[in-house]
Amino acid sequence: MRTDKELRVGIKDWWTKSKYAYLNQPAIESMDTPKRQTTTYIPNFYFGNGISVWDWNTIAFQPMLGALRILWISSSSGDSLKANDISSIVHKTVGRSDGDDRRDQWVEVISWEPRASIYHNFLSKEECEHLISLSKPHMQKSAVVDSKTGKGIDSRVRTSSGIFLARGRDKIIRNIEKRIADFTFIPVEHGEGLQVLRYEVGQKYDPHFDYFSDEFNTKNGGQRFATVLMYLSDVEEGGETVFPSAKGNHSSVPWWNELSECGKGGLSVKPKMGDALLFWSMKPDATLDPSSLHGACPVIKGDKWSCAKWMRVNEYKV
Ligand SMILES: O=C(O)CCC(=O)C(=O)O
Repeated sequence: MRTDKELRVGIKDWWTKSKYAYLNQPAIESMDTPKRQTTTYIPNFYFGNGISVWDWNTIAFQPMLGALRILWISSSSGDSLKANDISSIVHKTVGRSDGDDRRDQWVEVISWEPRASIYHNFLSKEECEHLISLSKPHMQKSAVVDSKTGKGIDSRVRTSSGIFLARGRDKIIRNIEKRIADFTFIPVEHGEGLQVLRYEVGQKYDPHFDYFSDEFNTKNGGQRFATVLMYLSDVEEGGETVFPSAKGNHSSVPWWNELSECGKGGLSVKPKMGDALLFWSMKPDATLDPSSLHGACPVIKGDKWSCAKWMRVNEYKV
């Protein structure tokens, strides 16, 4: 087990080297390489197998630097896009050959502060329906963590209902958990059980952090450092996941005009059945990332079902 200091030194060293490697990366031929070349590289994520060797360097940077597909973007200006410029959002369809019934999938980087991306059509309709039907009979009023005692308490800041589904509970859940591990490069054993959430009209979760500020909740598995939030339903109006402290021009997202007033209070993601939002609560230097503040806007019309997977820095024992 490495000490905290060793981890930080290792990560910083790795970051310096990999930034250099990244900037000097030769062009990788894409399927439709445009004729005009520019100096702009946009990383896309790699859809690969899970990892067997676990290391902090891997946690923090594999999703960025394991970027096995570099999109070679055509641009007339040739200007480099800034890291936190959300106008750099790109879509790229990536084919899968594992025979499942999900539609086109692609990963869209939506923010660098916090680091966040959407994996479109991550879950199939059948998987969403399975999670809802398993959970529906057992939903309970959601709680929040009391930072003094570490215990779950009822609160007006979180008015949804929810239920935890044990890790590895059935084959469908095991498949989803394996897919999350592949997407995030975080082993299945570092994940808490899935938490299925339901928000009816007017229900919400005010902005909060997923990381803990008490010592009780970090005893098993350490700090939460990444979250995958999956949307199990569309929502007619409202219900966005909003990042009020995200850096960048929030109104440049293509879906800006479809957002509720609450959704316009930050960088927002509109729930769409099957999509998965990944964001990181810790920065590459292993410190907590306050820009990961996020909340669920009140549902205005419809019913919102979502499902959260929180991941810890160490193995989370169940
Ligand atoms: O459902 C959402 O959009 C957000 C949920 C959330 O922030 C949480 O459960 O921590």
